[in-house]
Parts: sequence; C-alpha cells; structure tokens
Amino acid sequence: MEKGATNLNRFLIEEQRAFPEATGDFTMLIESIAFASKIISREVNKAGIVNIIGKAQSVNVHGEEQQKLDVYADRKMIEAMDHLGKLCAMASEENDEVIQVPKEYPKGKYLAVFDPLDGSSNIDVNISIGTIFGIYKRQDGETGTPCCKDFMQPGRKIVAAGYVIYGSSTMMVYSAGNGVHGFTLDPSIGEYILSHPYMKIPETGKIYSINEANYHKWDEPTRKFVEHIKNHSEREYTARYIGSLVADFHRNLLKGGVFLYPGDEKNKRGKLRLLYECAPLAYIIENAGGMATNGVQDILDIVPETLHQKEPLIIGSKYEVETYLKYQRGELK
Ligand code: P6P
Repeated sequence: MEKGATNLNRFLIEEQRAFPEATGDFTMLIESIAFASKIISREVNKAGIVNIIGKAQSVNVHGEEQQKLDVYADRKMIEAMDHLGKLCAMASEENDEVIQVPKEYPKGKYLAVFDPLDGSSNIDVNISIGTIFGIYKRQDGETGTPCCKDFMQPGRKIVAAGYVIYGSSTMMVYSAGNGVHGFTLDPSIGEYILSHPYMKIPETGKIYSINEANYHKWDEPTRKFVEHIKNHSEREYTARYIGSLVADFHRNLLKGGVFLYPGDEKNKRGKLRLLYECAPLAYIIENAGGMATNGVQDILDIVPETLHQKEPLIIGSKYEVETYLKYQRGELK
C-alpha cells in the first residue's frame, strides 16, 4: 500500500518500535523541540515585520549583544522541555549557568544542550539561521542538583542530536544513531514531513567554507590546506561561506565539502562552542558518514572542561577532513 506522507510523529513512533527498550522519552523530547522550532520559525519569518529586530539590551555569557529573537528562542526551547519530566537540566548558549528544571516539575534522566538561535547576527540581513540541540543521559549514580559536571561528557555519549535551519524552508535534521533524517516544515498544516530520509554526506565535495579574512592568523598547516584546496588540488573547489554555522553545515551535508572554523593566534580555541554547537553537529556528520575534528582529535572524543568551552571545528566530507589532518600531522607539506 502506498504510504502517505510521513510526519515527524509517525517517524518517531516507527523508529521507537525499532528499539524495544525505547520508553518514548525521546519521542516526547524531539516532538517538544520540534514544537518550539515551529514557534521560533514563525517569529523568524516575521521578524522583519514586527519590531523585534534589534538588540534586546542584554548580553549573553560571551559578551555578545542578545538579539531579541535569541532571547525569545531560548525561552521557547526551555518552556518546550522543562515540564516534560524527561530532563534533569539544560544548558544553553544564552544562559551562563546550568538551567534547572523548575521544582514544581518532575525530573527525568536526560540532559539537553542547545544553541537556541545560532547565527543570530544574521537575523537583520535575512540570512538563514538555526537551532542546534543535543540530548545526553545523566551519568548513572549522579544524584542531587544537576550542575556543570553533569554536562562534562564527550559527544560520544550523545543519544540524539539535530538542528533546525530557518531558511527558504524550515527543516529539522536529527539523528538518534539510526541514520540522519531531514523533515521539512509544511507551514500550511504546521507539520514536519519526512523529506530527506537517511541523509549521507558525499565522501568528498567541491565546497570549502572558511572565513579567509583570518588567513594571516591561522597556523601554517591550516594555511597550507587552504592553499592546497585553492590551487593544487586535483579537483576544482568553490568557496562558499555564509557566516551562519547551521546554513554552511547543512549545505555541505547535502552537497559535500568541508567547513572550518580553526583556532588562530588571536582565538586559540576558535569561536564555536563545543557542547552545544560542535558536538551535536559532529554527531550528525558521523552518523551521515562524515568526520569532525578539532585538528588533533575527533570532536566526539573531547571531554568538555567548561560549559561554554570553545573548540576549533573542521567538519564535513571524509576526504577533505582527512586531508586537513594530514597537513596538521605533517604528512603533507
Ligand atoms: P565569523 C555566527 O555568529 C557564528 O556563531 C556561526 O554561526 C558562524 O559560523 C560564525 O559565527 C561566523 O563567524 O567570525 O566568520 O563571522
């Protein structure tokens, strides 16, 4: 029988059946994140009309002015999950400290990390932005009030991760370890419809994505790699850099290629955050057949030391990431 469109709920329920031990906690969490993203999508898509563009007169932990939509998206993500009884705590780019579940709600065994609206500096110029999320389990035996220590887990411990891109269409891409799946929001019915089942990043691509304004601050191997890509490689590459991590990542996932935000002499650890940006995207890319490294080790093997720790990120098609690593290891000069 020809199946109708698969919406997110149906997909999650069918996937849940594939894991007899699944308790449905996941399904509820992902559904709730999806709900929050629909509200964020609505606000992002009307930001130009309603006067919510501009600064929220507050700054986040990194000293960056919070756009009103940043603050709004953060609130929607928290509200979508805090009452479910599935989480014991959350961590967000927009909150200095661990976000506790309000005491009137039951606690669960999961931890959620998220960047509620990455690339928000692009809101005013109508460039695609995104939400990035990851779900961990609280480590066995940990009791008491959740704290930073609960989040100091390597990305290998992620149990589900994904992102939402607010672009020409709104798409949610997520994985729970059984493939990477993309759902496109049909705003006429407010449903995410399965549009990209079992996404795989091409083994190699023709796109490299890096802010070349930082060229003179990079280390030598990074400069050599970019020179290789531009001038001496055996294939024609093209440069694409949107300056919005989720948008650059999503394009490379679909078309192949490599995104790099390396450390440099000014920002040794780069700009991107390990816990709620690099690790969830590294989980996605590995499940899609790609790679993610900080130039020394796999992103997913890094144990965070602080909640908002920065980490260099080189992520995308295996061939390009492995070539970058050869330069870093001195195997290519
Ligand atoms: P740069 C956006 O501000 C962001 O956090 C990421 O979404 C993006 O990849 C990066 O910064 C762009 O940084 O220094 O190239 O402007």
